[in-house]
Amino acid sequence: MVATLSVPKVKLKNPPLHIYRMGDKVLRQPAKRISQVNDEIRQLARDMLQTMYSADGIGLAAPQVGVPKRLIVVDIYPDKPEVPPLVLINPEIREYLGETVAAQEGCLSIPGVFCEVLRAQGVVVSFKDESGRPRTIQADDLLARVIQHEIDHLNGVLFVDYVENELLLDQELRKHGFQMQDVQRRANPLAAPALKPR
Ligand code: GNR
Ligand code: NI
Repeated sequence: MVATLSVPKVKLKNPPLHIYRMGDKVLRQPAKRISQVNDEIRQLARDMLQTMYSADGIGLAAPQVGVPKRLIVVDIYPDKPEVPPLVLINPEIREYLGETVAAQEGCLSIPGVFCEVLRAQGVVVSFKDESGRPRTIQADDLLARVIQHEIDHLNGVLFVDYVENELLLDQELRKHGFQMQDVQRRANPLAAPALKPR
């Protein structure tokens, strides 16, 4: 018998965890794999869910709360109490599916900043769930996008790193109190057709 992970989908005045912002080095450290799914990990996942709901997010990666471990939580239906959130431990993308799609993204670690990012329409992702069971799911559209965004966090990658228009990005960052020097500009592997992972 394993404790299941349910937390109310409500906004707390005092969420349990602090969300670090771009400029903090914890967001740039590669996160470590979790060797055992135990009560400590389940409690972290619970705290992350409460923190995510409190911040009006639909995903959160452990490095964002200062914990360099490969754990993400996702809930694209924060207003549907009957839909359980996803907890993904050591997630790995096995396949990229469909077209590459551009859409706006934001990040709780770069509040106020929104930019278009290319992502695969779908992904097949394997992971362990909160009870330690191996699972593989196919995700599409918004869910696929959030999972790709969260797995990037586990690798120290932020969505602004992919933005090609440096002048627009610089303007957008400054407006919200962030600095270009904290961006690690890099090519989006989905942007180059010859390099598309398939
Ligand atoms: O809440 C979030 N919304 C969002 C919208 C589009 C693409 C990705 C995201 S994830 C983000 C929360 C967050 O920063 N997770 O790391
Ligand atoms: Ni983010």
